[in-house]
Amino acid sequence: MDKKIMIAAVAVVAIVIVAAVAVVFMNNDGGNEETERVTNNLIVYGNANNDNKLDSKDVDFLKKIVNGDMTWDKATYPYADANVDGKITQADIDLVNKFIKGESAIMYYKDWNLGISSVHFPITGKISVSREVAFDIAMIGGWYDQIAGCQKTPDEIAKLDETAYPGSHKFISLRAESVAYEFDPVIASGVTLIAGDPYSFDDAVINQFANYNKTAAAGKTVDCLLLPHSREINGISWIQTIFALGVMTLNQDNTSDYVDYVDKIQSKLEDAVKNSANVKEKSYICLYAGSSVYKVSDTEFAADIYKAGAENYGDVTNLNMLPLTSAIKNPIDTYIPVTIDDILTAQPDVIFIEHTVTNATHQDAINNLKNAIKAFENTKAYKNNQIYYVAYDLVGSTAGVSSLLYLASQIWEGEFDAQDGIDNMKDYYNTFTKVDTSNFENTYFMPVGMKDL
Ligand SMILES: [Ca+2]
Ligand SMILES: [Ca+2]
Repeated sequence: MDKKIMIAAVAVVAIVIVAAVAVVFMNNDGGNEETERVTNNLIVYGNANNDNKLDSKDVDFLKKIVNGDMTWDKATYPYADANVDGKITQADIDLVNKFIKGESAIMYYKDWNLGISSVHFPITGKISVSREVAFDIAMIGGWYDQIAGCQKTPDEIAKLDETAYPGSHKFISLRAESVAYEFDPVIASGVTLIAGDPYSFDDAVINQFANYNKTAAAGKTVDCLLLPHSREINGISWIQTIFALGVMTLNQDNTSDYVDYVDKIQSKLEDAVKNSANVKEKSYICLYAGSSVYKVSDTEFAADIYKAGAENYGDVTNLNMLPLTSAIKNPIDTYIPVTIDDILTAQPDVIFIEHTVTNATHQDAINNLKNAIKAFENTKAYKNNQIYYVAYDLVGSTAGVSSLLYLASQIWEGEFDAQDGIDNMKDYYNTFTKVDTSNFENTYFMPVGMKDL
């Protein structure tokens, strides 16, 4: 079920492209126009101007509202109401100033149910996370040293690679998938924040912690962070998690490179969509071949489907940032079996065949695509040279955002610069991972398209 979570030692993050809104307003000193890009990436209350950072600009923004120089556009700037009391007052300014100074306070954020949850700010104590992808994210963000537990069995913890994840053999087992939550060890371990995906803690577990926090015996508090690490839920993905945890753990400076990187990719995609009539929406299907090279069986494939408002896997979360829509809809599941007839009926413009084969070369990937496309000879995608063979490690994980400009250059030929796309992938791995990119184009990370055959 959680096939998508077995991400290898690749690190880091993706995105939800939210239509960026450029808002122009006048500075207090008059004359200078300032453009703020509303991103919806940092969904903590206190991020008044809804950009990617929590800083003095938010205080300035709030002062304008409190002073009556500007009216509060609640829909565009929901996070301006730092204390979530429904109005903008001096109290919001005071609270944001506390956040900036790193002083203890309750910090609210939009959670994966699109409700409002809170944590005890700043998060400087021990943290328990889900699994590898969360370790990778923590390394990028700078809170890896706070990780004290994870949702794995003791056996699984013993098998973790200490080279990639130093100290991991000492992590406390807090719950393995499909195993009852071990509540007492969590409390005993001194963990103050549990973060992960819904499989790690469902509503029953969250209530368990909430009830514990209400007891006098608690003496301390355990917060549950309802932000995902390896998927998108209700439009919130690990990108929002990284941005939020960066602020919550006082590591905003550490996440700033990543924030800037994501921002750059998002801006380029948004600009291209806005400025070129040729970047038209296309339909796609993402076939999941897993570790079986390129197909699930001779007669049936499995597809990941993007469903708005649902829990989506990393691959379609990332691909959905491009002007792509799922050719096959399914109201129930995001992972469904499909036959070649289903594909011929849907006739997607683009077909992605996604694999988790890691001991492969670029030439292997080319050979695999050659074999794979035989099944699709009657499809529109085949006739238009729009079938791609891609690694889950690249497009399905936190690395996914890095692949988008290159994939766009292949799908909307002439509208994006392929070399710029490759440079951005390398830039990602060089900056945020330990992956050696000196031979990048000859590795399995490099996507293969029919034009490469
Ligand atoms: Ca801000
Ligand atoms: Ca308020």
